Amino acid sequence: MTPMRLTAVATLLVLGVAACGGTTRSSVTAAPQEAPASSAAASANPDAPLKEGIKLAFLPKQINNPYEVIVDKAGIEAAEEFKGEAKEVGPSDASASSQISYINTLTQQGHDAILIAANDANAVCGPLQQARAKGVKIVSYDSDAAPQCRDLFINQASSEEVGRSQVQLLAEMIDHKGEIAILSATANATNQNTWIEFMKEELAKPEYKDMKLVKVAYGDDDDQKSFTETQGLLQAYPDLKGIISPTTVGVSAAARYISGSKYKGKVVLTGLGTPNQMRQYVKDKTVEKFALWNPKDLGYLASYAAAALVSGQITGAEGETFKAGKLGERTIGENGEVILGPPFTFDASNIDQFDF
Ligand code: RAM
Repeated sequence: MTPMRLTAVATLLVLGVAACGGTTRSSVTAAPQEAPASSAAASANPDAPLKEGIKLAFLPKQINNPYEVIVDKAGIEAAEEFKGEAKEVGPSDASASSQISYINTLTQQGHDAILIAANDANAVCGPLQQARAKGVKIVSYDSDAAPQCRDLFINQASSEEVGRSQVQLLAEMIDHKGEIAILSATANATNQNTWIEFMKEELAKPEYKDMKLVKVAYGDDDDQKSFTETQGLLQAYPDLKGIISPTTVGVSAAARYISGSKYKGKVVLTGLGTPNQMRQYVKDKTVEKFALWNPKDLGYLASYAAAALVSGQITGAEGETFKAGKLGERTIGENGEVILGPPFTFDASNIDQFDF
């Protein structure tokens, strides 16, 4: 490993483990439902050992999203460290109701915990409550379910920091001027919607008075739809100066479209992407900078959090702490949220030092 690579990896690791405050937005709401009596009555025993043989199931937004695959694979590997069993199952599309039948099946199969990147905060709520009533612990990760339907939310980064920093990143590259658009995932996605709210708040500040958000388009975390939506945005808004795509599927599809079009070098694209998917577009100068966190650490942290819940070390209440293996001790924040760390910016100077 070269010194450069070591430095970058060390930086990401430090960033990955740094504790940091965050906010969950009220976009994650649902009709109030009673929490199962079992979780209300439980009390935490921080000294309880992690149980062996815990059965975990990861339910991603969609099974064919490379980002979700990285997260879940790392979570499954983490379970081996504490002698648990973990698997990944999930739908092939990220639509609101696509996860419901999987939740029901996993509940019947007697898993100790279901870890879910929710496609819709509310659509999954009823089935998750039924699972909890049977003693299954629910950990949302990446994209939250309505808070009353899960025990914990493992957030990859502070939602506020992600949203605001995406606008800051684009603003720097377009000199704070011009029309901009957002290419999001699905219209229901809790994580993207929360980030977009914070993007809008950031854009309301005086320093962005010459930037105008003209459209939020949805590529549904479908590669082809995201590609076509990018094309549509650029045709509909000929003066567009920049696009933010806060989804790994969206930003890579948008980069692919722009790299082969007349808009290359004219329209600035940034967003949240994986270095492996974005490398060629940074090299060919379609994209200068984009951000993400370490998806492997997200899966790892979620797995340990689920094990801590199942073992009774934590109940999901604010202020409780648990040990997340190599990521060290973590504290549960407001609304049952645990934050992995701040986002990291990738560019031509560091992208080759990452492989995910
Ligand atoms: C996509 C998904 C995921 C999001 C990343 C950034 O892979 O929408 O939920 O966190 O992008």
